[in-house]
Amino acid sequence: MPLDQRTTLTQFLIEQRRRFPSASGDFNALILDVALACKAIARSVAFGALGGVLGAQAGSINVQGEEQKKLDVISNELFVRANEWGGHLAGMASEEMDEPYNIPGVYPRGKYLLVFDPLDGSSNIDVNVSVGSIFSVLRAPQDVIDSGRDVTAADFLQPGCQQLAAGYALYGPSTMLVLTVGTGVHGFTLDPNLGEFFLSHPDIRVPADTQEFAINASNSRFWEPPVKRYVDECLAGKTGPRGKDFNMRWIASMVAEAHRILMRGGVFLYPRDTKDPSKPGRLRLLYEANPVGFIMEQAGGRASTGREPILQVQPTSLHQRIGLVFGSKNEVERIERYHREPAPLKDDNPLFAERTLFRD
Ligand code: AFP
Repeated sequence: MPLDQRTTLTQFLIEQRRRFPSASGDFNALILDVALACKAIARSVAFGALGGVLGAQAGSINVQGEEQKKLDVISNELFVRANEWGGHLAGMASEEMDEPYNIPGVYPRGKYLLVFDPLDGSSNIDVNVSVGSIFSVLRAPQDVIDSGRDVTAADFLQPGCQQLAAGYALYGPSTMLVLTVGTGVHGFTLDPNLGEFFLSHPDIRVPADTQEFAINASNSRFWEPPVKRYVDECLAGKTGPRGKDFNMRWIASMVAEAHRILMRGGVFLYPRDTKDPSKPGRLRLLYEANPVGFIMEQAGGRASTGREPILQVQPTSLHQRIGLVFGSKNEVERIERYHREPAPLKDDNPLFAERTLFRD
């Protein structure tokens, strides 16, 4: 597309802001700072082995008890540095930081909170598979704005329905920024020559139906009955109760799965399971489930714990984990229905008999 017909991210944000004549511009400036961090991360990721950035960060374990990769640490640093100085933020929280990050005294403090996973899917970095960054913007509590006090974890414990913006950057064959500010979902592709994000996918909609699902089937023996039922029915294909064949995908990089689902539909499940009773799910509520949930709902899809909409969950801790199901609306609603309904009697359903496909 010729340059003069393209819309930059900056133009897009300015046009959105015109609908709110009293807006200060802080919000737009914040999103542009986030986009700058994503461009810098894209650059680091792109150099791969040549940049000396692959592999683990020696001796570094994050709050999740997971080994940090060098690029996890670099990406976190890039997010913090790009966003701390602008005067838009009251504080930040990240997967890679145990405690909330307070804006240093040398910089002004603002009215927003930024929550992020700087490099999701980082176990894929060393094998050159797509990874991404996820972020969520919340309004700081009024007393934080008024007093300029340090933020605490409690200030971030807001349900996902209170997010003002959410998005992700996908570092794949091309770099994309996918964003919602509550007016649908819009995708921007990075022009690597100009270093600029251009609107390439306006008003993305998730198809309501799908024949593709994504789940880590190695956990099948830990799944709860509604999830087993759903997956068994998909696997039974044309000969089962769904009467159609399904395809399966698993990238182990949620941003990449979310993007595929936004582009062509599908359903993603990382449900609550019985693998480790201390972890009610694998994914983190505040910086993985909530932003992706907001994006899915804004694109006409759905996001849920299986039991309730993800955006209604009241968080109880900064790094809380949760079961997550998202994607094509009709499939997510079906999974929610399976959670509500009593499990079908084994005798009634051949899929749950001795020869069930996924069985303990
Ligand atoms: P990492 O960022 O630690 O690689 O975790 C990625 C992730 O949170 C999410 O992006 C994947 O969907 C999920 O974990 C993969 O988990 P499994 O390794 O259990 O499949």
